[in-house]
Amino acid sequence: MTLTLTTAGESHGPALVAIMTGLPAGLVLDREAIDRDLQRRQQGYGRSPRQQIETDRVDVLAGLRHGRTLGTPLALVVANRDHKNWTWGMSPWRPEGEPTGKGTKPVTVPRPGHADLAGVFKYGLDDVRDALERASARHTAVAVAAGAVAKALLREIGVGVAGAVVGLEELAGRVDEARKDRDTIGGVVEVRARGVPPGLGSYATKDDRLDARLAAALMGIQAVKGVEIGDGFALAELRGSQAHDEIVAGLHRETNRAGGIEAGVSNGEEIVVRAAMKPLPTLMRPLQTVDLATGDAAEALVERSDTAAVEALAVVAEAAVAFELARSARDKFGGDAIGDFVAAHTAYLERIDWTPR
Ligand code: EPS
Repeated sequence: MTLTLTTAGESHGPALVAIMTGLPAGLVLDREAIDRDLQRRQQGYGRSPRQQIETDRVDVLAGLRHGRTLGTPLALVVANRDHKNWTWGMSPWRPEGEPTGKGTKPVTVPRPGHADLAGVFKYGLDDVRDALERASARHTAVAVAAGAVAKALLREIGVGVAGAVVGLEELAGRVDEARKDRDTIGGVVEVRARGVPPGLGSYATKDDRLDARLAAALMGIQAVKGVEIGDGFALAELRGSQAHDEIVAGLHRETNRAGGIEAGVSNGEEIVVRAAMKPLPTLMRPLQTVDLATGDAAEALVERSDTAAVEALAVVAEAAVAFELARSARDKFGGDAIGDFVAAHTAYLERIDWTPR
């Protein structure tokens, strides 16, 4: 029994959608808790004016009845309120009438650092918009909704997940300076998960390794260029005698340099992962590029954009980690009904005689 997540949706299209399969029946979902995470994602210093247009709310089209999962595919929708300004430009069907609103003229000046040029090559596009719409981090809204569902499942077995910006105190100053220079900034976020029992993930195959799943999930988020588990890159500088977490009575550790994962398997300590975000590639002071229509040097597309989205990344990364932990927990504990899942977790903790600290 595994959990899957498929998403679809363009930034200025009608909506973002997600389908989750593999949830047990009987899991209680709280719409307000999901919407709270959607709102957390929209906040943060340095976001684009787009956030004043969007007020993200989740809708459920399938898989839920009276707030309880049915054990069937769960279909989540987050509408793009901005679509009303793009109804011609982003019409899924061939639009009727004269072009009106936004997105009517083809974009031919790819931004360095965005999906624009790669998309044009790869998919044979004439309009850069066909690449940037899906590559946009707007997509993360529905991923956060799915993460909120994963967190509800994890709560049933006492696991809590929280993301935060590293160095939040310096962020506002960095954003102000960058905005003044019409530039953008990146940053680092950290996600911690408490109550994860030893034994999630597996060293048996690379695809089952919890660290590989977490790294792939975090690298799958727009603008993420680096991922670290525990002390990560710093471990390379240490000797083995300094780098490992010695096992003490009670089968716990006094240190957690491994970030709660050894050999691709959770070891019962807090899971600690970090993700590094590059500065956003849409600059108000555009970078050099080439106009694909003329072949001449040009300035890159200037679209309304964020100066920083690091605080949003903390929420998005939290959702990604929650989804992967929930997936590995579904792999381990299975169960068609939520009670079966919880009972398998309880029986396992009894067998290994482990209590979370
Ligand atoms: C994004 C560009 C901006 C951001 C967007 C991500 O979109 P727009 O051009 O419509 O202002 O606001 O993020 C969101 C809309 C969101 O909800 O996070 C990009 O190019 O990745």
